[in-house]
Amino acid sequence: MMKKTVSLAAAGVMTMIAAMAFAGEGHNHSNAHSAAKVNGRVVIAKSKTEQPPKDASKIKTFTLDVENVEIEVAPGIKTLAWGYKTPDGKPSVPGPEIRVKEGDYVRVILKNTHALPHTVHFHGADTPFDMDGAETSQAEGIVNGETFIYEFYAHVPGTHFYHCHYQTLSHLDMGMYGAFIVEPKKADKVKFDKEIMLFLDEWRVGADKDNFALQNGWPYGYNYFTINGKGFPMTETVELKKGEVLKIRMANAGYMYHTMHLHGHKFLVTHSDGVELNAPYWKDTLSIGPGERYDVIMKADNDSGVWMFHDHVVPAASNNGQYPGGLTMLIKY
Ligand SMILES: [Cu+2]
Repeated sequence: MMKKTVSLAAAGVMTMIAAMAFAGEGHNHSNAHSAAKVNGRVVIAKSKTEQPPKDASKIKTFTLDVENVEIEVAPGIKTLAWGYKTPDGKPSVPGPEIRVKEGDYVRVILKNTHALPHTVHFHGADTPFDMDGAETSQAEGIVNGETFIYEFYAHVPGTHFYHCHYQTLSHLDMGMYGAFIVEPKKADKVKFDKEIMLFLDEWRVGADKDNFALQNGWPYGYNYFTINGKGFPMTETVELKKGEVLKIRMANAGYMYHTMHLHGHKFLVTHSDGVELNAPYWKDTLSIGPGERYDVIMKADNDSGVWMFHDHVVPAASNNGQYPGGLTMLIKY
């Protein structure tokens, strides 16, 4: 076996921010603790445990709404989902990326104009309880016409995600999630040239393109499988230059285990659920359970080629049984 020496630390630091990222709206002097009306109804939150910083530049404000969206999970297979959106943006699955720095005060304004109640839960961010956005703190959800302001300090660096936690079984399965990335104050030990964020998920789409998640039942029997809302061959192909180092952030937003395997390379697992590991380890196949996040690093140091990165739960690398499809993407250099 050819022995490879891999020095990941030597690579450059140019970081490609995911195209879906939207910048913080920056200086927002509005006081979250005063009432503001949306469609006549208001719900304003304030954290009982944390107060915003005096320095307004440390407050990062994002506004989200929810809208029906037709997603194409495989070529020609379009189904209904519910997507988070920004005020000027289109709803999408995953929703818009929220990216802040460790120590920022995060203000996420959910202005719900969708027919159903929703919330935002920041999975992995360890917010105060009243900002948790789950059934235990927001049992009624934020209904049509209401606004809720989530505020908290981004104490926990790493790859997290936000998702609806109202009637979670169906709402999360309908695609209500997006990346919540907290960049660490202290740079990662392993440097990288590019980064991507991948959401793994699965869908059960009926013969008339209905999405079974709407039935709020036991949704197993998934037949379509997506990376960032699309199944292969619609998934992104990552193009690298020889020698470049890629950071892959992965989150499992679905209800199945996935086992991601990279051809031709070992990757270094550097973070687990956002936590930088004291002892990173090498893998070429990584099981990712529902809710888990992993950051891994790969170097384009084998032969040039079009390398597969796919779920080794092979039925999930198909589109309704047609292989290849689903949780498959290509890394090319
Ligand atoms: Cu919801």
